[in-house]
Amino acid sequence: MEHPFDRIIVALDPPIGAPKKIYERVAREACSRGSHVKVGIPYLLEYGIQGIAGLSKICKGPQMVVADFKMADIGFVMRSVASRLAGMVDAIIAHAFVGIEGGLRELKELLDASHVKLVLVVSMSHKGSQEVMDKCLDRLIGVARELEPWGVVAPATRPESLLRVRRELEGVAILSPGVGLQGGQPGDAICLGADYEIIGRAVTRAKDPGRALDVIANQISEKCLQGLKPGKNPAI
Ligand code: BMP
Repeated sequence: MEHPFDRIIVALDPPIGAPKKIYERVAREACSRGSHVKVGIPYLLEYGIQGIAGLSKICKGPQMVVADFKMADIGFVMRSVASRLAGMVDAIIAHAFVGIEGGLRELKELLDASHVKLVLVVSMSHKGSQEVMDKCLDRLIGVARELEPWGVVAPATRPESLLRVRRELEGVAILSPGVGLQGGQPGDAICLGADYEIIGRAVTRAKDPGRALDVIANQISEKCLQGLKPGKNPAI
């Protein structure tokens, strides 16, 4: 049976004033089990760049630290942000809608040279994604197809979008948020072909985050990983 922990990315989004050691403990619980962590602007503002550097010491080797600033800027500025993070994170998330010329291509070149993975957001987990982003899903998928990032973000909360992304972007890792407090159930996205489920508060705000992770991993495993070979996307 496939090991489910390495299909989970724990989103570390601390509320204001949350002690760093609590979130570092969650990172330790996650990465010691083989899961990955994701940090964004809340983590950066609360604990600084040194806080992110600290995570890279906790989550080493195959366990990824994903920097999720959802960058959406000109190439020069995205490169400037990314060059500060390279060396302490394994993957960086940017918005596909920025486009390639003068934007994502410059970022991709820097990340390739730094051996950092690029992840593009093509669809989001909240309802508002349908107002604009999902109306352009074709074109956002087109950006991903042309740029060939390591991964894309597509929602666990809307199976039709996730399935479409899976069908149209073979060989690209899908990171799927929306599991837990946003309504998705553990395994929902992986069963449809996502490679990772991004899970935040259902783990970080649990009384015992390690135990919460164990329960979630079991649920994923029972729902859709049994009998599959390691490293393969589950069949849609
Ligand atoms: P939670 O499981 O607590 O709802 O957290 C979800 C995490 O996934 C957050 O870090 C959020 O930034 C991220 N995310 C999301 O919820 N929807 C998206 O479409 C893209 C995301 O990165």
